[in-house]
Amino acid sequence: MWSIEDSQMMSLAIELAQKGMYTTRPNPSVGSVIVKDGEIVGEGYHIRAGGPHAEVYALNMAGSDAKGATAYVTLEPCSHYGRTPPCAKALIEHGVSRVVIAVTDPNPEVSGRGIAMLRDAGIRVDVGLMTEEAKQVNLGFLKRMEKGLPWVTVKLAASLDGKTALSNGVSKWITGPEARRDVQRLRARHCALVTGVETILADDPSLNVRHSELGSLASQLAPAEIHQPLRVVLDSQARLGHELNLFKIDSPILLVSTQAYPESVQAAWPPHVQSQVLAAVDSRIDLNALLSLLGESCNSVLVEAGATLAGAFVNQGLADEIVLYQAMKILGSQGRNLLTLDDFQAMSEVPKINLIDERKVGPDTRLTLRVSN
Ligand code: AOF
Ligand code: ZN
Repeated sequence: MWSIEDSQMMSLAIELAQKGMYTTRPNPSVGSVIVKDGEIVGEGYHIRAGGPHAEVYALNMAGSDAKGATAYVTLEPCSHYGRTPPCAKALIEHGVSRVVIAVTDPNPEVSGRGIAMLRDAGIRVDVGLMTEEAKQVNLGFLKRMEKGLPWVTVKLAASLDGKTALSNGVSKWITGPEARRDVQRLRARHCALVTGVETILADDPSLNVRHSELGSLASQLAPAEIHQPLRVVLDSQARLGHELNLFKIDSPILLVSTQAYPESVQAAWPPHVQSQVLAAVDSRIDLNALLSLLGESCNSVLVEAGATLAGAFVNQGLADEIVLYQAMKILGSQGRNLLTLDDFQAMSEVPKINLIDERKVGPDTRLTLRVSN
């Protein structure tokens, strides 16, 4: 069904889509290539929400050459009047004769209507080329559209013997500067960061994305293009005060607790700090309720927390992905454990984890793992 040219062009469209990974949210990252008589006459990708969709860039580049051409799109062209007019309509008006789609759009505003609109206009539509590869670019968007929940990545750093700190709590630094820059890039592509009050009290982190620490990404992403993630702190007993490094950075913060903060504490917060009371389960914040709340606006969240909170996400089957930075160090059997988990009695009970990617980051190894829940 698919020719070599089809696969080559869709690969290129997926590469284009990846360029939007840091900037399109909450929209998906989409790429498009337009081909006429074996030649690429147009290409483009979605850059930011509210701006033109991928197909519009590609059609504008192709101009009249789009007539009779094939358009490759990583996501079903939209059929709705959102912030921009429907891309399916633009493809029809430009006289494209064939559209090849990798993934159908689960957004209820679209979900098959883009394909129907094109077919009704007599355009040949082929769906399902490189679907799995294209899905990888939009795991968060697809999960939120299908389940109303964000994709959850849990970031961990550990020694060879699986420890995150010495027994006295010293953890600076297990991994090298390259891994820490890699974490900055990881933060930059997530919509929200989730941490616990213990981490805030122990480390007083800023939890922001710093352009100067983006390493190889810094040249592609101007400081003004960085989307600072929403910083979410789980503070079930509402213990946090206001003298925190977190508050000094003027980007949104959400403090989540199971009881309201005293008025006097709230009055001292800068305007970028909001709070939300959520239900408790065993006197801890209900993580399902948290994810439903974040899923209203966020495609993906990064959990950067200690063993208890990170362990709770894994224990409750809420972690989709684990990014583990492993340092070539041995911290000793009294060191702090990676995750606090329930005890397992059989191998069939342990979490099922698949290695997706493994690479060297400076002296450390980064493992990207998918958890099948
Ligand atoms: C496409 N091509 O490049 C993108 C699409 O807010 P709007 O008006 O930009 O609409 C966003 C929705 O459009 C988004 O949720 C998704 O369903 C679709 N995104 N569609 O054909 C694109 N970014
Ligand atoms: Zn569109």
